Amino acid sequence: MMGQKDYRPMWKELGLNLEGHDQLLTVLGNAYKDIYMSQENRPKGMQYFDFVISEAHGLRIEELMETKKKGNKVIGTFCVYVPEELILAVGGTCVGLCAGAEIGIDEAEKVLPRNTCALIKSFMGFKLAGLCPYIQASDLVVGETTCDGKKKAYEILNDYKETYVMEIPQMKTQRDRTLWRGEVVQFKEKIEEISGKKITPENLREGIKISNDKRRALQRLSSLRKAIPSPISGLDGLLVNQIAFYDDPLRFTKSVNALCDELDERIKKGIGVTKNGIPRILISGSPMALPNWKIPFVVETSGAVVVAEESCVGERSTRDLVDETGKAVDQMIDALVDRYFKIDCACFTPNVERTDHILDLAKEFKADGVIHYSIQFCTPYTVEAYKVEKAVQKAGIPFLKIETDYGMEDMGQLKTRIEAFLEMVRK
Ligand code: BJ8
Repeated sequence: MMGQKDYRPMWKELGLNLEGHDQLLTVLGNAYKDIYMSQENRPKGMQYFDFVISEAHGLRIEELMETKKKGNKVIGTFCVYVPEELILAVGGTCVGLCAGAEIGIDEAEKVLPRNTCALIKSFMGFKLAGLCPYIQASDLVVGETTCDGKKKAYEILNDYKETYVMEIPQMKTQRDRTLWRGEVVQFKEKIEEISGKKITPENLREGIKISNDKRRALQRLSSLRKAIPSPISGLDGLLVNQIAFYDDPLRFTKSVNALCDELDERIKKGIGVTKNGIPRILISGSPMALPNWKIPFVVETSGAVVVAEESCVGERSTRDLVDETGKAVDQMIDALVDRYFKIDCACFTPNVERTDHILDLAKEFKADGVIHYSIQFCTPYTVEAYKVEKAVQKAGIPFLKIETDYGMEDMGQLKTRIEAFLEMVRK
């Protein structure tokens, strides 16, 4: 994960804990080499994404510091409910802070109960241990009232970094939509205040277009994964979706489309990353934030391929576009409100549309099995797994439920369970 240049002066200026950060980069660099670079037959277009990862704490942070110098703002977010279009409209940059590594956990457990989900402990740990240049570079951090763990953790995070919290409703009635619209308008005002720029029909239209183009490219990539044999591994598919939260959106969109052109060619020639006829798996559930590659790694090193992720790092955040026909800011705000309100996070009740989406995806992607993944101690997804299991089994699709954290202690046990599941799928 380290490029050639010495970025230590920049990291120091950002207030990172240099020693801990060095260790982090070494661990992540080794993991990336073992998990990603050992894959065979990868598309050439993945080289761009390998490069982005190698410079995730270097060149990309340098770019953020450059844009800040020009007076533009960097906004850190934890949830796909935060409308990045408003940030882009004022020339800002939106970066995902959701962390997927078991690092800084000791620090996190000083302020959070041990039985908190790994994702929350991870972002808290990254901040308290001084390991994340993205949070350090952010002018504002935006939290949201999704699950209880997150919303209470933001109160603590606010002691260390100003955290603005958006209220996300828990249901989807008209009354909830009114509340949500009010939140989006208030967020727009906050963004205008901190950037010192007004949101206009022109700049908001541009922000919507940039985000939609990014989603269109990711939808295209997702759709190409329907091919048999799959032209790209699930690990690489997931990586592209993870990088979507950090990279410059215009450059990212171009690179995803270039990768898709290559995959189009592969499909025409019948080239896949794997043999034909191996089990095709849909992973559904909690988000797999960078660098959480645990489940797809086990699945794909056990003779199967992951074809889609029903997750916020995947289908759930790319499925819907914002209507682009609005002329006035108010109409565009309504378009944003409607689009974001469709996100079927397990924090909502009832949440039947999510189960419907899982069944549709399993069909569209010709999945041979569904693996439901919830981060340990994540109540919304772990509880909702019951309904998902019933629906998936009713549809006659093999189903496996997994609950795990970011640690490696259960890797052997996971491998045994996943291999047994794949054995059953193959019959
Ligand atoms: S819209 S999924 S990104 S909230 S894993 S912290 S739910 S206890 S991440 Fe999420 Fe937004 Fe929903 Fe998507 Fe809580 Fe569960 Fe932890 Fe979670």
